[in-house]
Amino acid sequence: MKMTQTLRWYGPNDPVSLMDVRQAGATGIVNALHHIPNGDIWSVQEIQKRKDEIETAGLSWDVVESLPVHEKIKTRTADFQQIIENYKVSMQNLASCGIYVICYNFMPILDWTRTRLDMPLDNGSLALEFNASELRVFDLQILKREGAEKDYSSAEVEQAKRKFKNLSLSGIQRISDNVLKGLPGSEEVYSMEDFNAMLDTYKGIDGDQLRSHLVQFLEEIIPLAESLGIRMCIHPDDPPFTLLGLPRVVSTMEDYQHIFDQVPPLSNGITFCTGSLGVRSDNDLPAIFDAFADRVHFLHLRSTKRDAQGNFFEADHLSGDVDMFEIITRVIKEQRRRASEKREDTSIPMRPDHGHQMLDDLLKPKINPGYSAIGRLRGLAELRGLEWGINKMI
Ligand code: DNO
Repeated sequence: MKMTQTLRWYGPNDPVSLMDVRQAGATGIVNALHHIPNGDIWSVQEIQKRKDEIETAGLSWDVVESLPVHEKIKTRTADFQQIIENYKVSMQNLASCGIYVICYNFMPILDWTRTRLDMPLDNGSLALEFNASELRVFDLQILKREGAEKDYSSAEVEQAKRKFKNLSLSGIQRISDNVLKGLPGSEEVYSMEDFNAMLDTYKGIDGDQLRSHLVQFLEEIIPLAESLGIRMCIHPDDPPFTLLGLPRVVSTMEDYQHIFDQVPPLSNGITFCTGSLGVRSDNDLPAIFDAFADRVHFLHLRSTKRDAQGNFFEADHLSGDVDMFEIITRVIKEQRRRASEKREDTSIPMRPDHGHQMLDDLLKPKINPGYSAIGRLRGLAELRGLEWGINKMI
């Protein structure tokens, strides 16, 4: 039993074509209807149209990433109840088109965050980077968030002032754009003004409050998922700690434990993202996998390399801080266990996450950072080989 190999595809405007995906050796597509505004219903017609396009190319739409959770649901404000109803209709419509795995996240305001998208590596390829001191500069000097100084030591505040003075205008622009304009797959783009207004909506929402909003959302959607045969899989916070004073509640083993204690059905599952979870040195990835193996419905396989200052960059898929051998060994065992139980979901969909920009992709006028073709093809090939070898061995 092998993992189902997929690649994320951003739809008809993606510079990576469906044929490129097939040539990389994947059989499945991870896709979302990005043109539908967050909170609106995904109609059967729109889902089916995309599904047909994918199938005509000889691939299958295996995972939705993401069916986005609107901010109003996270803050439980305004017409959030109606937006949850819409979410449920989209789930029903997806199931009626035969799509049963749905990835989403519950990160306030921002989806995944990096400060630099073209960090040069020794070999000339480019990687995504999160630089903690640049994020502090953004918070303290560019955004000038009210009360931000309280979140940092006085040495960090001083360092941010100095660093800001030395930054060029284009450096300031780069950091702001990367944080506010969203990276590929983020559903929202903010101006500085919008972002400040959004921050206000989280006044009074701390970690406990956000956690309770997540649980209330799950109490609404998981019974429906159970009845439709849908496997919901929450993506961990990326990076897995609070940013810009915003709470994050899907970062650690304890966070997951709470969510599953409150809403136990197996359709309440995980997108096991090794790169996101691996950014924290106190996250024991094999232990987290073991604790929740039966509810891992989707895998994002990539590795990050962190340092003691809180910075990290995206490493090669088989190097960095993630022990991919340990993870894939566990995935294989879990798949065999599911097979012995005659579960339908014995082959877990995986995608190689965030490749480096390399080779001809360095010359292309447009790539989606982290989602260029060749770096992910390299990642997929390495992961496939590792799985093949472990499967032979155990
Ligand atoms: C980044 C992605 C995230 C992910 C969402 C899931 O590369 O892993 O954007 O799709 O957080 O909802």
